[in-house]
Amino acid sequence: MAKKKIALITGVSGQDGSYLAHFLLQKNYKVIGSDRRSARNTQWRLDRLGIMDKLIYEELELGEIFEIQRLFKKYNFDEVYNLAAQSFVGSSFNSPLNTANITALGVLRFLECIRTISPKTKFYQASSSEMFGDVLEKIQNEKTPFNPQSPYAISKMFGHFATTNYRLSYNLFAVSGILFNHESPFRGEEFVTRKIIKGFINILKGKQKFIELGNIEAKRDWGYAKEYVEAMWKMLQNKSPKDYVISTGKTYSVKEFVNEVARYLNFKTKWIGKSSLNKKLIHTDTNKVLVKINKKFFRPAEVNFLKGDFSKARKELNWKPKTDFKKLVKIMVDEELKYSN
Ligand code: G4F
Repeated sequence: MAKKKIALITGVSGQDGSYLAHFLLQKNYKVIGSDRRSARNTQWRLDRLGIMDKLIYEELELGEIFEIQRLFKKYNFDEVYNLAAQSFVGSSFNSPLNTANITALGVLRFLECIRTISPKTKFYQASSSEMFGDVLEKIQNEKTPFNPQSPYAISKMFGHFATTNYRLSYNLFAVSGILFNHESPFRGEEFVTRKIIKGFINILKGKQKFIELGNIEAKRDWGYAKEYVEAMWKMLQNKSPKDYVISTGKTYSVKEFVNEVARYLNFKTKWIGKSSLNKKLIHTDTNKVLVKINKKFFRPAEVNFLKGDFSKARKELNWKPKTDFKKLVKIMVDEELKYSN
């Protein structure tokens, strides 16, 4: 019988980590999942997938290189998926140093451990479309220059280039997936898609009066996270180490996301107000406000538009997205309805 491959997933209890753990377990991997100590209460996703007792759980602070070294000495990893990060763009403006320490330097700590302890281990770095920032090309691919707009995106760029540099300098199998926004019922509630869905369902149940949002004109290329983790795995099975954009090639505004959720939940609505701060979504049956704008949710610098070209991944990895925007909203709303009390 072939030896089981051993994979480490950092940030295992997050959206991508839990889907990836599930995916690798189905592929018969031995999965070591790690999280920072304070992430203890976030294991609900692993529970919902029924895999908490199928993986080996390790606490790991990415700020401490000796903790990473300890894991490399304990396990012989075939693959490492570095998904852990301070991943909320908004918070990175309030905690830029912590963001840089974990999201940027955390990657370097891993690369150093691989270089010095386990150079055969393949390394996947979760890069982000946020690095394109104030976009310099209309559709972004692997060659589009980065133009980051937040401490988060700057940190992701550091991780991205550190990964490339170690690949070139030390011949490591180290790659970055430049993933565009990817959502699911497992999205954290601070991200706009889940916030909108949860908000509408709370309104339906009489638990919330209205939803407050920031820049609803921002456009994102939104895919389904469950499909994106397969692309991560495919990148590490590739013949040679290369970076790929993973996206849908379609873009929708936050406002369009709101409209689709409202439509799917049978709210009859209309937008009123002209200026960006005065816009309101009104329930046309009751005249009640469903969505209003609050300055507090605007960011000091914004990424207004993202649209990814995944043709390299389609051609070389045989990967393509299967879930469109409407279906994604449906999946998220249905599961939120199922689990909300
Ligand atoms: O859902 P978001 O917070 O995601 P964002 O900033 O695009 O980042 C996500 O995707 C990246 C990939 O491109 C990841 F790297 C990153 O880790 C994360 O997963 O915000 C989406 C858009 C933004 O333009 C934001 O300004 O929605 C806008 N927005 C408007 N009102 C809001 C809100 N975002 C949040 N979180 N909350 C609001 O009330």
